[in-house]
Amino acid sequence: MDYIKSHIKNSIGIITFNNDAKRNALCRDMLYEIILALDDFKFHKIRVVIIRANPGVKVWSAGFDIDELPEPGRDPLSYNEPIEQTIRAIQYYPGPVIGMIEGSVWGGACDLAFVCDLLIGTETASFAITPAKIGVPYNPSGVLHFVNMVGLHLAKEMFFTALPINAHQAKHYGVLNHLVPSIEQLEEFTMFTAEQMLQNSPLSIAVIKEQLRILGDSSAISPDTFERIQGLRRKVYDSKDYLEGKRAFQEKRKPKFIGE
Ligand code: YZS
Repeated sequence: MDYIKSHIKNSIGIITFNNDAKRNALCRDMLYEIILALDDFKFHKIRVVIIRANPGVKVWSAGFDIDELPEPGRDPLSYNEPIEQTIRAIQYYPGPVIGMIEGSVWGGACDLAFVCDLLIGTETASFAITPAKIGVPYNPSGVLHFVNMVGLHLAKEMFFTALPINAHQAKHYGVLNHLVPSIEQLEEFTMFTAEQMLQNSPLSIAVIKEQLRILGDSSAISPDTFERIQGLRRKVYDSKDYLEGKRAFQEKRKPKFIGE
C-alpha cells in the first residue's frame, strides 16, 4: 500500500500521511516513503515542504509502529533506524519543512514533528512523548530535540508522565507557531505561510536553517560521556520492562513494570 501521498501544489511539496486505519503509525515502509518523497522534492528543487495528515483525522500519527519495535537486546532507536533517518532527512532538507498538525501526535511522531521548522495546528493538536509508557530508552539526539523545543522542566514532565500537552499549552510553550480554529483555516494559513517563504532567498533560508541545526545540536559531550549514555540506554532495551511494554500494547492491557 501507499502509506503516504505526495504531490506538488503551487511549487510547494506536500506529504500527506495516509494510513488512518493504523493511526498513521510510523512503520518502516512509511518512513522510507517519506524519505523518498523528500529526496524527490529535493531533486526537483522544491523550496518549501508541508507534512500533514488527511483532513479530519483525530490522530496525526500514533508514533513509531510498536509492532516493529525490536525484541530486547537491540537498540530500537539506533542511528540508522528509519525513524532516525527520517528525522535527519527533515532536519537536512535544504528548505523549510512545515508540520501541519491536526489531531494527536505520539512518541516518535512527536520527535518527527518537533524537528520540522515550523508547526501550525488546530485546537485538536496535542503532543505526547511516550517512551516511559512502553519502556523504551530514548536516544540522546531525540532528548535534545525536546529540551530545545520546550525547555528542561516541561521536557521532563512530558517524558516522565507521557501525558499529552494540548494545543493551547503547545502554543504557549512555542511548540506551535500558530494555532488556528479549523482545518479549512489550517490549510489556508499553512499555504499562505509557505508562499511567503517562497518569496524569499532560498539560499539564505537553507544556510540559516543549517546554521540553526548545527547551533541547536552544539552541546558537546566527551566520548566517555557518550559511551556512558549508551550503556545506560542498553540497560533499558535489554530489560524485562521493555519487553513488557511492547507485549502490553499488543495485548491491549496496562503494562506491569518491575524496574528490571
Ligand atoms: O486493533 P487494530 O489492529 O485495529 O490496531 C489498532 C492499534 O493497535 C493500531 N495502532 C498502532 N499499531 C502500532 N503502533 C502504534 N504506535 C499504533 N497506534 C495504533 O492502530 C489501530 C487503531 O488504533 P486504536 O487504538 O483502536 O485507535 P484509537 O482508539 O483512535 O486510539 C488512538 C491512539 C493513538 C490514542 C491509540 O492508538 C494509541 O494509544 N496508540 C499508541 C500511541 C503511542 O503510545 N505511541 C508511541 C509509540 N512509540 C514511539 O513512537 C517511540 C518508540 S517511544 O515509545 O519511545 O515514544
